[in-house]
Amino acid sequence: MKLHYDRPAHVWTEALPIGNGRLGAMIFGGVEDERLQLNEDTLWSGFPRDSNNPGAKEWLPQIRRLIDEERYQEADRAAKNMMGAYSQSYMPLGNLQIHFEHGDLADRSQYRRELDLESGMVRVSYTIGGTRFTREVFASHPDQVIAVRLTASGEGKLNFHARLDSPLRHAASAEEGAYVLRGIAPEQVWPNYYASGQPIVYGDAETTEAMRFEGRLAATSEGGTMTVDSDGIHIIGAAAATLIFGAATSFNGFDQLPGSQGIDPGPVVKQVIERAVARSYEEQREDHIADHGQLFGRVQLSLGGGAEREHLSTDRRIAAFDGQDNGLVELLFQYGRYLLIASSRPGTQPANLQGIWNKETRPPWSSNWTININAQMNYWPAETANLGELHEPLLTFIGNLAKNGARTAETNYGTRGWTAHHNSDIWAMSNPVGDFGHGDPVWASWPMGGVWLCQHLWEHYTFSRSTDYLHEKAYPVMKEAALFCLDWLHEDGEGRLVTSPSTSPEHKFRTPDGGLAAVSRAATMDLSLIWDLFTNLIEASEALGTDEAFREALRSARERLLPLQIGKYGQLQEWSRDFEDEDVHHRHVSHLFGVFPGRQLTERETPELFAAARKSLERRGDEGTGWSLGWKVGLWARFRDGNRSLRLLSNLLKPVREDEPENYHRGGVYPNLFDAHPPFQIDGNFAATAGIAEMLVQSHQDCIELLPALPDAWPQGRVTGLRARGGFEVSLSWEGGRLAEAEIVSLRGEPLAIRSSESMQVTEDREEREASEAAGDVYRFPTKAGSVYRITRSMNKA
Ligand code: FUC
Repeated sequence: MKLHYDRPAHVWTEALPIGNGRLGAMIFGGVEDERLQLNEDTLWSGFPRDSNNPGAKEWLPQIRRLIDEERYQEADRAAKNMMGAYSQSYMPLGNLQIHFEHGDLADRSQYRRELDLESGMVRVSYTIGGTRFTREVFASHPDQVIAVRLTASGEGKLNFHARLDSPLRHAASAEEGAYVLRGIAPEQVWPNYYASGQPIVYGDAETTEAMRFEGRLAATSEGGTMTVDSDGIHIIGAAAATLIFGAATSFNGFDQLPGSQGIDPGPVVKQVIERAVARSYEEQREDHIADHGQLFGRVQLSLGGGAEREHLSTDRRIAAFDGQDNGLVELLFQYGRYLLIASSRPGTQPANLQGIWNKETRPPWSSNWTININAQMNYWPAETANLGELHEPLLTFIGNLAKNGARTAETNYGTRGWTAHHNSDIWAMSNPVGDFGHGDPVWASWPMGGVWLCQHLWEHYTFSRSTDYLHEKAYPVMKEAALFCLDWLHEDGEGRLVTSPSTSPEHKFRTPDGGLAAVSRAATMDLSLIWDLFTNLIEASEALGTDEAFREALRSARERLLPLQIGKYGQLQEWSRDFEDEDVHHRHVSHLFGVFPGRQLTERETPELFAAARKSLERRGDEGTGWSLGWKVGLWARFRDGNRSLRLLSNLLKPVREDEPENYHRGGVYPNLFDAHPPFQIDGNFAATAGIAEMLVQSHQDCIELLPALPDAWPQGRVTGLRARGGFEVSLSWEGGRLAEAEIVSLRGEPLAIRSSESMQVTEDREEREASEAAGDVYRFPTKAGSVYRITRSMNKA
């Protein structure tokens, strides 16, 4: 479980990421110049302000009328009048630069750079003139710092100076034996795709309401001398040294001004650094490894084979990938888990478009939360890959969004409840973006962001079965989102409930006169998302024994939703009319939400629509941006076609170089295995992990399915610790493409249902037991919390 290289990173997408959920660093591993590009997850531009468009609602009747009259392009133009401000941007904090005074580099040898996923550490080592130099770097969650350990084998051979800098406005100086950098963030950063005369706008350093931040670097050395001055920390003639970096911002919540209502980051960082420096490096290291390991070690995956490629550096291994290197697939799977541990911990911000790793002051798509697919995708593996508590930042964020979203629902639509559109930021912005009329409705006019996010509130419950959480945190927010839907839906004149204006995210249709348009009535995704929220809420209110009348209202509204339709190509229609696609290979597959990550469409319950959805996916093809490929891995797993899922994984593992331009049709991975949209976007990493989990275990149909989509290239293997809905932990092994044995731990004592086409034998804590009910191919039996159920194929039928 290592990414490794035989040379330093030349570009950012070769550098290796570490993180403790809040602090992140990209480590380059240069011999003479080491660079750690640094991030802190609350460092964003802007401050809370009302970014809604107060005049939005007045346009609604006209837009709806134009849609009813099929004047779609005019409706698009009118929809621009409902747009508010753009989101703010996630900012880089700076760099820790270490310059080594190695002198002659000519006889340098034995260079190695690696990221060890199991310990959560980056190591760099090389030899110069007989001296072995090592570096070890980790981001500690327990200590809230980044620690860098440097050693040199020869007596007094370690000579370097270390300093901090930043692309944001800042000043740095020596203070009480540490090197301190203080800066401010811009008040406004315009999105990189939007032309602006002044893309980055700072306020006055004294009075700005934007974020303040502070980074602090301290050091200890063994042997040698240490001095700190305005140029940094200088160490001369040491055997070893430890650098400790900490940082904080004035962020004090999504609705507090970080200027006048902010936290002073100075004392916070100072305390963290002093505490860390007082502890030994070994203590910090041990605590970090234990903390990281108890999350990372929960799931093990072995697909057999691939060991013969382990010696290849990871970039060469990616280039050599031919679908046969199962070891690289294992690495990709675990990398997604590693990245979630590093970018999302309880109390931090949710992982954004780049997780927490961003080097640019005007990052792609503002490195924000794009909630028409990307932010959700980041959390697809959270539950199934057994990192449920790392879901927390997103779930808390949804609660904040619901607060701002109530104002947007009222301002834009005059409805109850709350809504959010396709972008958000640390200020929990919920309005449609577009600088008050300059955006494109194909992405802006989509009030379903909140509805989709509510699926995460539900999933966290259904995997954990914690009714306290459901009652306190999830249900109230889900209910308010449903109130928005109930008001937003209206009759189409034939007794069916529809949404309008409605878009299928980012994909236009061809109008009858051959033009392109975005808004129409009741796109399939709207109907599927609403079906999902209502269904989850009906089940939630049953689980809580509450809100009976409301539950009935949801049931009757769900009954009246415009039914999904099958189009002229046998495809699941993307819009309520059978329009032609703008791009038949478009990256978004929004209309397939009901297959994955939703659960509305299944072979069993809706066979025709399920088959039509499959047809739609066929038509979309096997190319796409990184995240699009990742989505399709999961979709093909739900269609039970493991070979096709693996084909998509192979496409996702295509090598991409840093200087390749933005691409909307072909993705891949960079040398550091970061997903390439391109550019870098982390969602594809998380989707790959989620998709692989989905190939091995599924549980969306009220039963657990073992090995639903095993590709031929994985004839034998083993996975431990995956999670299934209902509070189960699943481990299993297979041989010859068939289940050998499974072990299911019941965490909550809920009834267990397993689907299997083969006869099974079940033992509970070593005692054989009969499945109490075997209806068709589903075996059902009660369980006890904490008991282990061992499942093997029955001898008589095998
Ligand atoms: C949506 C996608 C793009 C990109 C952006 C961040 O707009 O359509 O492909 O991922 O989000």
